Amino acid sequence: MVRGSPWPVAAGVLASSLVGCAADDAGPSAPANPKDAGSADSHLADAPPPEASKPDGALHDAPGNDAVDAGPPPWCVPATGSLIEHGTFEEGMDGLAPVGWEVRNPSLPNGDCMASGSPQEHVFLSQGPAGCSGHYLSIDGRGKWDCYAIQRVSPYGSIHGGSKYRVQAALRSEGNAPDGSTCPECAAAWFTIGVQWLDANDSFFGDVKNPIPPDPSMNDHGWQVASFEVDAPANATRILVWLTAHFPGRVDYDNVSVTPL
Ligand SMILES: [Ca+2]
Repeated sequence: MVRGSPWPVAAGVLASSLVGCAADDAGPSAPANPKDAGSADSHLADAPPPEASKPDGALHDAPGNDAVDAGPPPWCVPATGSLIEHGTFEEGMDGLAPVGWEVRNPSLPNGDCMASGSPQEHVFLSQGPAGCSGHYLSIDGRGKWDCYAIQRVSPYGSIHGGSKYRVQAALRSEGNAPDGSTCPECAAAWFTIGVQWLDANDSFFGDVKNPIPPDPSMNDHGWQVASFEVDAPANATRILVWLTAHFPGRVDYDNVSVTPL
């Protein structure tokens, strides 16, 4: 699907319609249920196998996560060479989003999202993460589906079609592993990071989400570095990264990056 930005472009950041969410929020060709997208065969791994044996697209601890004998925890350390700027959330808020990021659907923070809290209760910066200096970003669904996602786009010409990229972030998740028998919709709560592509005309296409853990109980976890690999389509020239506590709980983020492989 190809479509342009429905609202003005500002500061090198492009917007798109909400994708992969509830029917009342989704774009016209977006998958209505995130279970329709992503890789079901991937997982969060506490003890990752050697890098070469990992399946392409697996959500796993990032390289360097074993180096815990000295220095800060691995989730404190930003990736080098990221194509996505402002991923460390050390510049404060700029209105309804952290500096350098934008709200994915501007109609939500002061619209439907108000049913479960103010914008400042849904997206905010906090001190940490554990063991780190600085700040991290929190997105709290507060029981409201797809409330208040944010996004950022890489610079022009930063993506090369056919190349591989690693999407990585320090993550903590809570309240996203509910009992499926009482909340069937909560099966979507695994979704925290998504990417789309832009072509040379700045039209958006594609929909890649972080891999689904093998069990919903794995949706909740303490701070860890998680990553997955994506293959740029032939006509991709930029990448969009979006962050969301999809439903119903809270996800904390830091050091969001996209790096060439
Ligand atoms: Ca930070």
